[in-house]
Amino acid sequence: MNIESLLKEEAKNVDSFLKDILKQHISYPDILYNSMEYSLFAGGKRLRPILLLWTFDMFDDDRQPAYYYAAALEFIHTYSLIHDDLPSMDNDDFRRGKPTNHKVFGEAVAILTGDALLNTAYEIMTNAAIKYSDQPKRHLTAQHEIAKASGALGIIGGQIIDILSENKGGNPEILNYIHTHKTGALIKASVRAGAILGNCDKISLSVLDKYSEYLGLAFQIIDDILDEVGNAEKLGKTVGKDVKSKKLTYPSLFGLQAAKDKAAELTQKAVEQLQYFGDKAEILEALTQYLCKREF
Ligand code: GRG
Repeated sequence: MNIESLLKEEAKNVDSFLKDILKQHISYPDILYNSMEYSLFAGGKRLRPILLLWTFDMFDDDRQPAYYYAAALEFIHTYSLIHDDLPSMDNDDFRRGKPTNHKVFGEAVAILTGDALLNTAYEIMTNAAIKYSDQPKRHLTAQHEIAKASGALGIIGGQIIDILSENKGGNPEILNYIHTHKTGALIKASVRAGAILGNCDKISLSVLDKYSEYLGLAFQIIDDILDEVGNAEKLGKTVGKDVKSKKLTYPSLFGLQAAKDKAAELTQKAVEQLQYFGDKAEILEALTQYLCKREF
């Protein structure tokens, strides 16, 4: 299986759905449309939408409803990146290889673009629930998962503790809170929402919970490692910022080699969970292995 080309192909599908849905939801003011489009199509990997779609595929073969949620996840993820890059947060000049949103459109428009992306995500998901009104429970439950992960108990809580921990050292419990909330929550919600929309059974969902928790933590530890030793050009963002701003990261607390070992161990555990699904999870397994070796 060539996972790299499968990912590229799937990202193209997601992009085409994102393009249509953006046009359906906003046409004016021009600057807002341009700013939303700029950040949405700045070259993200589409990991969260792909996780949702590939999880959904294990349980159902009519993808149409799932695409709405895949798009909503990318809208939410993109909003979080725009806000995270703001001068009052991480103050970054580059993201996905391009100047950050506020560098191009100014701070006020960047904040409002994030707000618009977030709210449009809910518009997209509720619209899907109206369209597929024969499955209200699946849709409401998937929306609840995504709302929870995007809120105070998810990425926002994680972001706040992350900011407050700068320059203060910390301990493994705080680090774990940051990683599982700032990054892990939306990754877990992507997998859960895909499974729920596909009407998966309870046991499968609990196996997928464990899978996505291991995956989310491995993904963020690799992100921490890449921030220290990654290639800025490949990553499309400034490297070395975590060390400079004394961020609490896995390498800062345990060292680089321990961080690499931990990422490999978590990836292995994630893959072990997928064995429950046999061949059906082949593509998720390949994705999980691929992410552990990523240099981007
Ligand atoms: C609500 C402002 C606000 C922030 C929430 C998600 C978040 C916290 C901040 C974004 C910055 C960040 C480093 C998050 C950690 C998750 C992460 C590794 C994001 C990058 O995800 P990728 O690699 O990015 O999937 P692409 O560009 O491929 O979409």
